[in-house]
Amino acid sequence: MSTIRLTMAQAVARFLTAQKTEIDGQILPLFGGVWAIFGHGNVAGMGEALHGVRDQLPTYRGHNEQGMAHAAIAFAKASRRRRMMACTTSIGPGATNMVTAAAVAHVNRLPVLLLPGDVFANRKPDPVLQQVESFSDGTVSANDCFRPVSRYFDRITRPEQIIPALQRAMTVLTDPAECGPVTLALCQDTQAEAYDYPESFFAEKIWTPRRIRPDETELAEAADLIRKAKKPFIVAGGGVLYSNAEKALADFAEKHGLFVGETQGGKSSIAHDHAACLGAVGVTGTGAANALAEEADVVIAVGTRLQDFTTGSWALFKNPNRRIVGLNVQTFDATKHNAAPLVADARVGLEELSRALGTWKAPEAWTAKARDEKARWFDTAARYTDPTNAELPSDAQVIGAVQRTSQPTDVVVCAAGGLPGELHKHWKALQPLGYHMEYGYSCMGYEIAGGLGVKMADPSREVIVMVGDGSYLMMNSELASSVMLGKKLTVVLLDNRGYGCINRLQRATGGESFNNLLQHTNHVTLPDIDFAAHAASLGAQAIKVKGIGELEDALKQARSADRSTVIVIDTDPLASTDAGGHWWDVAVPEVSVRDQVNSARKNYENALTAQRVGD
Ligand SMILES: Cc1ncc(C[n+]2csc(CCOP(=O)(O)OP(=O)(O)O)c2C)c(N)n1
Ligand SMILES: [Mg+2]
Repeated sequence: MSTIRLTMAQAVARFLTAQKTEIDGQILPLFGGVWAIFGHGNVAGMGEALHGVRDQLPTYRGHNEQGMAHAAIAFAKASRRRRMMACTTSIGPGATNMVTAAAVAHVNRLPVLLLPGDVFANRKPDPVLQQVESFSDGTVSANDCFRPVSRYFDRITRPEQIIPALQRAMTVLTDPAECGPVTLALCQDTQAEAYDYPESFFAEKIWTPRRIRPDETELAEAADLIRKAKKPFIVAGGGVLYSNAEKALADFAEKHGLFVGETQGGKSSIAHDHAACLGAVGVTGTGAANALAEEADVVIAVGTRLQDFTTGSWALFKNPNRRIVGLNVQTFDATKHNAAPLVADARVGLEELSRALGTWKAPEAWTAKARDEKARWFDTAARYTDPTNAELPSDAQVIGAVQRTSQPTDVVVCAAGGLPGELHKHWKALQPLGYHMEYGYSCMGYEIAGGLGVKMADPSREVIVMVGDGSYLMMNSELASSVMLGKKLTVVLLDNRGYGCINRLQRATGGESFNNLLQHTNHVTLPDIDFAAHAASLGAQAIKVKGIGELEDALKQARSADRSTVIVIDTDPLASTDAGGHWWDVAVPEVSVRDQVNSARKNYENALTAQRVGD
């Protein structure tokens, strides 16, 4: 066996360059790059190793570890999980800064390779700078925080351990069912330690996604359920996009006379203008999709985790006899709520299900209802997004302006605040991946960093980041990275002077406006933040606009710019789209001195009666 003597860090770098993927017949590096913020614990080991491979595997310097990991995660999501990135940090705060991002990847089932530095395996200099000392467990370090938010966690204390660890890491990162973040905590002395690695470990490997075919019995049972359905309805999740199953979904819907509601993760899996598309489903759903969901007797759930925003906290699907067919690569999801599981890749599963259903079609009365509901919803929705002269437009009116000036190839990126609900209802996604919403963790601060990752995944598409003032303040530093890297973003910043959506939720649950909008906070001076000046200081083009007309002009200018642009607009914190949507379970206090809370509690208890547990 021929070997090559490398440090553990050099072995990691070399191994990553050998991993490939095939997309549309083209062989590409599986890892699009490595995000790095160096410090104690990675600069000497990983830093030296990454420098050595910089021509095959570019290193990108982030400004915040959470932000750079968000960019990596967004890159993987925008690449349909077919490409990914790694992230390396120092030990201590650099590492724990990345824990929230690990949770984002974990919830959203997205691959990212996290390589935090770790304390000395030999423990000789302990306690080192930034070492968290446990009084009771000598094996614990700050990196143990990654365990619950990693699909696979390992700590490398010997150079040869990296061989099975990286092989296992690749299995997890590329497996459609297991997919999620992998954390390999790299002890800093081990990074620098040399070992005679077998050459074969660095052989080029092309990863192609595994397409799991359905089990025959499950397929027959699922087809049987659907054939008997009078009111079938499809819920499409992110799994449709990860499986490249958009065509299979559209063909399935057309052939069998079915209609589709989309989750946040699944939006753009069927074109907005496709006859079978009813738009968003769930708490932030369209009136049309929700009308069908409420009556449906068989819900065909494709590639969805069925989170509470999709199921209306399990109160949306009201038909007493309804069953769910769970078409999912992951058994965990396929069997939720007593679903008839169809464990399979979305594309293959839909194709085989279609074959099993033969010429079966949904009853005409049901499809006619779907068409009526759809027409009614789009009339209603237009009223919310039409142009306005209002001094303080609503989020929906801003969305209308962005939509009117956009192209079908554009990607809109968002994560938290009031915008996700409004975008889910109103955004008209015409092409796959044109809607990039991180709504598994809905992590404030994902937006700009995520937008950067989306742009890196496909520089040919214009990326429009929509972000609230709260999220912008929480994390904006990767805006500077976007300028530095020449990865242009258009950021639309909606300044409603506070946490608008949480203020609305607080009011809806009987609370007083408190600690959300800046005006309702403890303060000596009410902040008047000049976001345009802030963005300009980071190197972006920045402009503050008044009203929808100026916004549309600025958006057109931003399109032709070659640098990131931030457009700031003041918006109304109280307005939101009251049409469509569904109840969401937010626990209201059982006793309170406030009459408003007591009355909200009564409504809450009433709503809970529609919630179905388990069935
Ligand atoms: C990291 C993080 N902290 C807290 C929350 C809870 N949260 C969700 S939305 C929101 C307010 C967002 O404010 P902003 O970005 O201004 O959007 P707006 O609600 O005003 O539309 C908060 C605090 C979260 N989702 N993520
Ligand atoms: Mg706000």
